[in-house]
Amino acid sequence: MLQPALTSTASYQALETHAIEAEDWQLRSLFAASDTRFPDMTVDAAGLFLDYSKNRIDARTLELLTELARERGVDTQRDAMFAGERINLTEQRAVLHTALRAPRGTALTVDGQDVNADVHAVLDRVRIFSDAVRSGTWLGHSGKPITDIVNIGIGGSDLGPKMVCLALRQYAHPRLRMHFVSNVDGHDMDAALTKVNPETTLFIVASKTFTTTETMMNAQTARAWFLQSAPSEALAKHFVAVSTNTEAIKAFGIDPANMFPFWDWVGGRYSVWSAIGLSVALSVGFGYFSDLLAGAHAMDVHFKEAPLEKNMPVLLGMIGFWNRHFLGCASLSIAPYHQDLNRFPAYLQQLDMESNGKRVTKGGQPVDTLTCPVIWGDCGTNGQHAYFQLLHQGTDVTPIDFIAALRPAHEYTNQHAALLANCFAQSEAFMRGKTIDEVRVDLQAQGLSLAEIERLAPHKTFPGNRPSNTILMEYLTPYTLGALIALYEHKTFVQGVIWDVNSFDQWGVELGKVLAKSIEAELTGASVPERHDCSTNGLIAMAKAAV
Ligand code: G6Q
Repeated sequence: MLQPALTSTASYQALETHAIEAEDWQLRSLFAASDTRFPDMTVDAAGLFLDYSKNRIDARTLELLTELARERGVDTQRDAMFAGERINLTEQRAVLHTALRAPRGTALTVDGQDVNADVHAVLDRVRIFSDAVRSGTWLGHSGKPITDIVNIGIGGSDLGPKMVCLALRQYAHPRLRMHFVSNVDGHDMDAALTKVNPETTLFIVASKTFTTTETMMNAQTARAWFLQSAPSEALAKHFVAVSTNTEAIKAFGIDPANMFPFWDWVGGRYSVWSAIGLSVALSVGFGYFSDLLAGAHAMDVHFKEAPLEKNMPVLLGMIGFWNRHFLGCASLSIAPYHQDLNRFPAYLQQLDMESNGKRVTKGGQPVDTLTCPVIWGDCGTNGQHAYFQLLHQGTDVTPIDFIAALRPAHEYTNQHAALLANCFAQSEAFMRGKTIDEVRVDLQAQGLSLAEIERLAPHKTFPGNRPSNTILMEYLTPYTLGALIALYEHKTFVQGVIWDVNSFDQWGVELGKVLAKSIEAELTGASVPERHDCSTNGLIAMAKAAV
């Protein structure tokens, strides 16, 4: 259904008027005006707790944002996604990552195909295979158990499994070391191969299309390296594939019996729940992999059933939209105060920016507002000693999502208290800031002269009034991690619906996949490049001269 331009809708215009009133709001004053802001602006779901009170919003803002979400059809489009309608319009595909984590027996038929039965048939194979490798009954060609697993994939076939394996390292099998090779840069593969023994290594070639240059080159390199010390019959014990492309797998020389399939209705960046998560199941075991799916499913149920006003992904999406449009925030910083989530910002970067980094609507018209902000970040407290300076005192206002677990999975409780103290202190500091008068009082107390106080005070003043969300969980477990990822998936969906962009295609990535091919031919072939600009020609000539 064609949507009217966002700025022409009644609910957007009401928000615009409201935003003018809200322009001078100070978070300090909003907190001073209400003792119930915390209970009023927090919500629980699927083992996660979201505090969104430190945003420059009030009850009316949320009411208007909810009207906008309703007018744009967040609820109806959500239902269409869950039902398997082809909401990815440019590729004519259903979008069913939610079906990958639906319990066995959930009814869902697409084009006459029982999706739930297909999903669970593959999950059963993932369980059997991962159990065999973990228990040591799956042996390498010389009779030794597997000790190293190398996942070869890129983008959606790398970021999710890698992030989850790192996040769940506490649950990992003690014998299995996980390696992830994604870059076409041979240094990436080289670094992995120097650490592993071909007799005890399992390679997973993870590629939805099985045509992605980086993955194909890396897979060929790994295969050639392996065959230097093993006969070709040994490949079946050491190479498995995860893909939708059976023919290409056969052509590569992988036995289809060693192929774990998935489907075109799973987008790359939404695929960690599918057989693309094979490395996760191998590392943490199928039981914990199932818990990851269960946590995501719990968030799906919440997203489907909770009223928009109390719906965690909807709130996160709407507030992000408010910050982007009415506060002009060009980026969102993700700050996990949990070292095991150190790849989570990079994962979200792809999820959000590849999904909503779009400039035309589903109907092909230019969007009439700003879309996805830049997503970036790093773990706390590390970020505090690096770029937080800009977040506190720079000229841009950058909202921050703080993410933390209340309880650690280690025994150093004093360190955990310090970690949480930093997390909460930062969100308080971003909210309150420090006025010049407060700075003067501090400096006076330190006994500084009036002249010295006036010289230093502007430098030590913090504007504050900078928005943040805080997401807490009891522990970081497979279940809460699953819920956390699904939370951001659905947040991304909500924003895509409000902007009316197709969050499920990625033509920018597709372009990248073909662009390099012609220059690669020029670099490796004899022809002199002439059809580029003089800069590109010059660079190509330098690379050729260096060969
Ligand atoms: C994700 C994107 C992209 C994709 C990679 C790998 O949504 O489509 O990141 O996952 O380009 O693609 P293959 O899995 O097909 O190799």
